[in-house]
Amino acid sequence: MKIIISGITGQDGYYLSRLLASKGDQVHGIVRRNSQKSFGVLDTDPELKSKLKLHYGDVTDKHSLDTIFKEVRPDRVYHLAAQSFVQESWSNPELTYEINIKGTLNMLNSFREYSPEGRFYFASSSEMFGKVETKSQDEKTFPWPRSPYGISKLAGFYTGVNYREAYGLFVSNGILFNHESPHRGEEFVTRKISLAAVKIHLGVESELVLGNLDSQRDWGYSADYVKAMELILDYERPDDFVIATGETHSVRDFVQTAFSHLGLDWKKHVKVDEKYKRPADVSYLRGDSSKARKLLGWKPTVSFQELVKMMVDADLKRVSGQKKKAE
Ligand code: GDR
Repeated sequence: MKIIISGITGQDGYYLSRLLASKGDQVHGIVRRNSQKSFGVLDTDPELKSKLKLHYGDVTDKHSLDTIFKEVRPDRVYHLAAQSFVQESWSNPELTYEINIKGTLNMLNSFREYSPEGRFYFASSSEMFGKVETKSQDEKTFPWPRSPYGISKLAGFYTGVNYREAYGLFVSNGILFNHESPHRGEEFVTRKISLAAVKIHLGVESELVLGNLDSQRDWGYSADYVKAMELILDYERPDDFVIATGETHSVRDFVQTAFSHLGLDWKKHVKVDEKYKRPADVSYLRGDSSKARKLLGWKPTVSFQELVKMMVDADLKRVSGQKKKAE
């Protein structure tokens, strides 16, 4: 199959392209040109990178997308590209809307023009639930986004639903709850914690400054979640699916688990600063992925404890290696 992935240089793009390339699919990625010629997470795996066909383009530039779609005529499209950092969406709401809403519209229009028989996946998000009033959230939960990012993902979600209903296209949404890995960007709270815990353990740093420690999230493992993306497009009809573990933990739990894995007492090192708190935060999320489990046969394979340890161990290896090189 010929596949196009937008956002291929991020955490999910990496795991998804690895999964699809290993099955012999022809994987094309849309990459934003930058002067450093960096390819994000793909730079950590040159062997995988050599198997992919990377095209320079930008989701906000419809012309660049048309050129790529016309050349590839994909069977499947995974639209993962986004301004994905919720905190940043407060500082740059317009840019967030431009990339996440207009970018999604552009991708859908190129798909409709050049591959109307294909299948399209949109990376929707649990952030669209926002101010939740139920113990767990599923596909029927009323959305109440609490940030420009959440609003943009809700708009992308309904643009996908609308294209499916209006034009009969195979467009599906994965409503993914938080998903992490050793390749998670360093600005997200889980990776910020695993990296800081390791640096404190190695004596490179002495403290970690965070925002809201009470915030609760349903954290899963990215490699499990990209498998769900594939299953969503394999399914007999286009539909929307919540992907989550069903377990929720606070930021404090994450900190405690990461620090104790290294034999550290987190209370001696962690400080709270208002600057990391959001004007309106999503305080609690817990996904109910019964539909995906039943219809797709999907389930997570990595527990919360295993995920935290995996991230800390990977950072320990990475930072110890860098430290040795510098000595
Ligand atoms: P989130 O992820 O906003 O849920 O979106 P993030 O890791 O940024 O925040 C999770 C929670 O931790 C609290 N928090 C902090 N967050 C950050 N980044 N830095 C801090 O210092 C800090 N201290 C406390 C936050 O307030 C928040 O409540 C992620 C992204 O990947 C989205 O793109 C995706 O759609 C959703 O997950 C599902």
